[in-house]
Amino acid sequence: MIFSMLAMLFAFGALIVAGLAWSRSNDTKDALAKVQAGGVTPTSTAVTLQEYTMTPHAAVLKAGTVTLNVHNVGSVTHELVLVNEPSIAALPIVQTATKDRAVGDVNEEAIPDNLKMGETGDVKPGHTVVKTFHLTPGTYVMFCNIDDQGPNGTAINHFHQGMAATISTQ
Ligand SMILES: [Cu+2]
Repeated sequence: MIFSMLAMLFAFGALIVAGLAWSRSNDTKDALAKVQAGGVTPTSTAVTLQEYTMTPHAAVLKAGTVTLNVHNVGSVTHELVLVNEPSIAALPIVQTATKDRAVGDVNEEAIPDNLKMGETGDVKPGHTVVKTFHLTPGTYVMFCNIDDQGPNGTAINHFHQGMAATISTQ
């Protein structure tokens, strides 16, 4: 008698667990359908870095806390610097080389601190850095400002090679 009651309890428990899992998976499906229908602006996106491109998988994100999952699929170290500028063309560019900056680099020192949203730091080949930013509605430029030494001693600036992209928040 006790055994059969226990068996019934277990069966009932299993039913509840299955029901909860079903309802959770339906919630996930609903959220996914909304994103696919364009009803929900994502709060995070993957960004792929390689030589020499920077590709955010979503171009428009929801303002507020924004998470970038930054994957370096290339074979050299990259970074992602995020600034509040209206376009890539609006970035200040180094005209005269210094000990830290080559001609053609983004002149980060010329960007006001309140427009600097943050950066990943070095992202090594094959690595992923997850970075959270607090963004008001607007347009943001991401770029990689790393310099590598070219074969003849000249700097190869990743930004100058094309490693920049824009995202916007709303
Ligand atoms: Cu780079």
